[in-house]
Amino acid sequence: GLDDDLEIGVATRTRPKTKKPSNYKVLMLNDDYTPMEFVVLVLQRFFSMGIEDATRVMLQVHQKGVAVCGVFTYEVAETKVAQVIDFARENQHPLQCTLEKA
Ligand code: TYC
Repeated sequence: GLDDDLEIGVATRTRPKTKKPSNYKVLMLNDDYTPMEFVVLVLQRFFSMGIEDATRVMLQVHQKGVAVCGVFTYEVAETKVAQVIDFARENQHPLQCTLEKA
């Protein structure tokens, strides 16, 4: 109104709306060509797994087609996916992984 310059905003939101970042699963995919030991190495190198967990996850992918490597924020998950695919390509393996909202 005519008194716009005199209006005083009243802060009513005492708890500002914030959003927790969504989590994303990184999924490793099976193929017929990538050596099992290379997949174990990838899981150790990029997902900080010990040899036992890495071997278990690799075998799950081999037997079921897919397994979860870990759950991360979107930015970390997309970085992991890119690192795995780049490393596989550098070593001439067709290994693929992807991300999916948790
Ligand atoms: N299926 C592959 C083989 O028999 C092994 C493999 C496991 C490949 C897991 C990819 O994500 C994978 N050599």
